[in-house]
Amino acid sequence: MAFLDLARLYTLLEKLKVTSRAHVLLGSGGLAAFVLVLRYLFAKDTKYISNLAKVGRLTPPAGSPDPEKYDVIIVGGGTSGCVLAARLSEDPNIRVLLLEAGQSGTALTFSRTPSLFARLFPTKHVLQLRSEPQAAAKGRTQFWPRAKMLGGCSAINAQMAHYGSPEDFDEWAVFMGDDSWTWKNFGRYFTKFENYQPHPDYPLVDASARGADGPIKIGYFNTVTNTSKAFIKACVNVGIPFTPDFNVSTGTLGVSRIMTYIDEKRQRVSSESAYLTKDVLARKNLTVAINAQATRVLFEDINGEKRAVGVEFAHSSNGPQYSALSRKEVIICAGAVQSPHILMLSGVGPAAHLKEHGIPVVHSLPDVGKHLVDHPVVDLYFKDKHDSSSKYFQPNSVSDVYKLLRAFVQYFVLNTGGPLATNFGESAAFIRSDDPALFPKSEYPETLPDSTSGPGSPDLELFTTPLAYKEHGKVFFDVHTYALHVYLTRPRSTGEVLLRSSSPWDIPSVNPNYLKEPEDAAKLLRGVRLLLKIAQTEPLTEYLDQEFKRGDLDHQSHLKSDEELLEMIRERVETLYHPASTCRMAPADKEGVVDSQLRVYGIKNLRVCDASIFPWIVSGHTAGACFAIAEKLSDDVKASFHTL
Ligand SMILES: Cc1cc2nc3c(=O)[nH]c(=O)nc-3n(C[C@H](O)[C@H](O)[C@H](O)COP(=O)(O)OP(=O)(O)OC[C@H]3O[C@@H](n4cnc5c(N)ncnc54)[C@H](O)[C@@H]3O)c2cc1C
Ligand SMILES: *[C@@H]1O[C@H](CO)[C@@H](O)[C@H](O)[C@H]1NC(C)=O
Ligand SMILES: CC(=O)N[C@H]1CO[C@H](CO)[C@@H](O)[C@@H]1O
Ligand SMILES: CC(=O)N[C@H]1CO[C@H](CO)[C@@H](O)[C@@H]1O
Repeated sequence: MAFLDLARLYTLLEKLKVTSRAHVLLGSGGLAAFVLVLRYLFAKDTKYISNLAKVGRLTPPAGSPDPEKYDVIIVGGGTSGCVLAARLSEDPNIRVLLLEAGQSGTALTFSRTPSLFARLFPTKHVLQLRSEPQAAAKGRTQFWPRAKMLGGCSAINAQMAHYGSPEDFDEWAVFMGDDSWTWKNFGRYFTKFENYQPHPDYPLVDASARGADGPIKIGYFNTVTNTSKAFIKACVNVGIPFTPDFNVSTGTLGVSRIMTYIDEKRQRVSSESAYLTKDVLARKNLTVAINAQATRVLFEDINGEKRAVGVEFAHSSNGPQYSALSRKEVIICAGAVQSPHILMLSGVGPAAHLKEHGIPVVHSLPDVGKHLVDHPVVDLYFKDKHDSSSKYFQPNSVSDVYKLLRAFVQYFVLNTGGPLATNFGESAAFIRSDDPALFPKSEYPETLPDSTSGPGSPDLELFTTPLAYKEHGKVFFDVHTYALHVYLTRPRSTGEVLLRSSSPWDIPSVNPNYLKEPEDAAKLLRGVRLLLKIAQTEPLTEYLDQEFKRGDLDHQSHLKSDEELLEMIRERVETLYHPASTCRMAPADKEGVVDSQLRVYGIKNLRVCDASIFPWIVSGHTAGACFAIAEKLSDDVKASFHTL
């Protein structure tokens, strides 16, 4: 992903002494604009409470006044957490405390600007997490950015709005024996959060199938590059059907532009920007605390019945410890890595593992942290014949600096979008690795196990980006590029989240076991083969520099054997940033952590609501389901309070 190195830009400006020359290059208007941008970059937000003494009481409480009491305490103001906070506090009788470890995401220009999110990866706003060495991927450890800010990963993601396929949720419903999760019933929560903004360039999208009144704006306001348009046509030319929208009655297979969580001002839509609006924050019964990291859930044990009664939290490891009490519920929304972490720190998890770290067991629940699954992605790199990419995002010359400033002016001053308004993942195709039209039996005789949720669902997604990158956007190539990517939507390989110590300030260990199951690599191989074919198909060939034969790009990769490509897959496989299923919703006798109302087994008044509850990972991008499950749980919780 793009990596705008501002520090480097300043150094360059200094070195080249263009600070004065920039005036000539841009005119005074442009320079004023640059200053405006800088001011915007350092803007501060004040709506949230960071003095924790105002939301809780010091622990230990000996002799001190009783902790503050709320009805519901939500741990984690991320993708799901902000939805719950806003929806539950709609009811004036519910007093809500939202605890968020980070700060505001909407206050960060790198989050608001669609193309600049990777710039946040090396900052304090992102948890610096690395996976365990991946045995089936050359023993590499992998960078796993997780947002630490309001909005959570919806404030740093690639903004691709696709939700998985209807059959994914039907599968959840059958598994749980609960009809409320079928697409027919649960599907309305996607419509509830959506506010589709029709776009004149996309008249074939059926707006009536999309929500119109929700807080999350979706549409086509991102910039689309020529290669992404050509990708769609090339996909059609290899036999992938065009679909005007991935929401069609026949399922989500096909190729199209992908909708984005970007509004008409070309700014990112996160759960914070959409749900924690001024009006919502003005509610007296909603308190949002920032820089408040939950360290432990507090329990009460009355005659063997355990219930969650509050949360302990702190600014930092050496800062004072506070606690707040909940009359009704604690809902953990800390994401697929930290939700199981908090449960384990609190004494809920695999008993032997907790004891190993000296944590007293409150309730033994063996599957907390288990079933960790993530979408593994493989990137292919191509040299752009027209040398038209935005590789000047990492400027290397005066002319690059000029182009970058021009892009800034275009985006921030003229409001015409341009290169900074790309979300990188502009077009996508959803396919099946057993589709005989794409993978004829004569060339692909092996029958691979079907891991999809149904015949209308994909196990591979292909997508394009207008620029090739390595190391999560930190490294660009020295030539103009574009990239093609494939990821496995339904991997069979799973792993786990484990404690490193009993300290809440130690990042847990994560191991997704990428490609542990050979069928996962075999399916990715089919995807890579197809992408290499697409790269050599009209009209994408118009962008392919056929003269370019350097081995670190993929112009010759179609000539490689299966063994060589498998080797490449193991060398290149990376996270698509979609970890899930570590507090799995499953029946109690089928390795469940939460029931179909997201209640933690064995403990009263404790729920989990985020990507960690997915029984199986959805066959698509994961943020949509996080919004939708939180919308659903809000209704369920409100209803349960009314029947008390
Ligand atoms: C780089 C990247 C690109 C992605 N691209 C896409 C995409 O294009 N489309 C898509 O649909 N999905 C995408 N995803 C995935 C998607 O964004 C995530 O699956 C989803 O946002 C996860 O939501 P969540 O509610 O489970 O957790 P999160 O959104 O991660 O929320 C967890 C929150 O809890 C807070 N927290 C954690 N621990 C504590 C604690 N102890 N106390 C208090 N607060 C705590 C965190 O700070 C965070 O705010 C991407 C993700 C990333 C990282
Ligand atoms: C994209 O294509 C159009 C014509 O189809 C052309 O005018 C334009 O210059 C191209 N853009 C880039 C960045 O190459
Ligand atoms: C196949 C599919 O995704 N169809 C859905 C499109 O969106 C509407 C509204 O959310 C749903 O009712 C359809 O089921
Ligand atoms: C319990 C509580 O504090 N309820 C308040 C929620 O907010 C509304 C107004 O926004 C008040 O009227 C309630 O008293």
